[in-house]
Amino acid sequence: MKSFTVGEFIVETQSTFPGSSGELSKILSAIKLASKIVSHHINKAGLAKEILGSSGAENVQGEDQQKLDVFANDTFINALSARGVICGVASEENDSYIAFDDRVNNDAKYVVLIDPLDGSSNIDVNVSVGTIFSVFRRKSGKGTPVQLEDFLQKGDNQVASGYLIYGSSTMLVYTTGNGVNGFTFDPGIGVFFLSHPNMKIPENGAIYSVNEGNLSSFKQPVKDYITYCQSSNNLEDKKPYSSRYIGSLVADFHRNLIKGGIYMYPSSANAPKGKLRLTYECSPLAFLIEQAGGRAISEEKRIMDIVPKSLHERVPFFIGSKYMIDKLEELIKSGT
Ligand code: P6P
Repeated sequence: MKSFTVGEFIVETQSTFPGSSGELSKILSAIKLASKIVSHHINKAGLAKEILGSSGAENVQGEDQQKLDVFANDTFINALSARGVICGVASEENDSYIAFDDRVNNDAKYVVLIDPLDGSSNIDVNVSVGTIFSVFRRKSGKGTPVQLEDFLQKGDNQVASGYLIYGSSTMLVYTTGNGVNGFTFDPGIGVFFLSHPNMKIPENGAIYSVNEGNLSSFKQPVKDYITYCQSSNNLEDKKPYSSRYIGSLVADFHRNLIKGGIYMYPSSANAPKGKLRLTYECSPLAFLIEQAGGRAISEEKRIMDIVPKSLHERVPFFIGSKYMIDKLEELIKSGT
């Protein structure tokens, strides 16, 4: 297969993105540029002590903001605002959405929601981290400033979503509703190459990812599912599943996408509504996983059906291989 750069791939597949006259390419190009800058800073973080550690501030979540969280947020927002193709951005790091309120951007058709650096507390210990993004067409009138309603759309309305994983290599994985493709960054020439065409998650898997430290306060169906994963009678080889939990959503998600598996962040005593945010973490990954043949639910609901009530709304989150989610859903519905 001709080795595509992501730029060539976008041009080749532009026609499959209905109604777009190149704006999506510009959005992905902005994300590509910002990710190269962020990747460079993450990879030198171990050497450049001044960009490690806490910024001393807290984000809207009350979470300790790392210096690289602030850097990544500024980098993605600057790159996205510069192309004149989106009218606003909502970010994990900002209390409210940011309106790019000028004539050019007010005429733009799209909005972007982003978690600029998920799992950033892992950077200091050299664990992979990621960026997650989601793209919608605006609902409010063209030529006017973006509105909150533009950002509070159900996941089914997404026109694109994806993630960057900054690990042993930096990868961009995204969908525009026609399958999922992965691109690996070659820092030597500064280009992302198509390395994982048409990604599909195995329909079943033998990996479960959850913070078992919270087990005692999980709802009974989740406890029963974890017991099911640990029993030896549910796979041909009669072995229990493997427990793999990195504590970095994008890293756990990426491994499970390739190998098969389930990631769970249930409601618990510490997180009564779950920890992960619907708009810029759960929905974009749900779009990707369904395009790759998997499933994503929030207890009885399909993630992509949920209409967000607020920008930073948290939901219980279960995502991964189809048959693994089916089994969990069976236990939830039977209310065991
Ligand atoms: P816990 C990182 O803070 C994050 O949002 C995800 O990347 C990760 O999967 C999860 O939280 C880890 O949370 O409570 O298990 O440490």
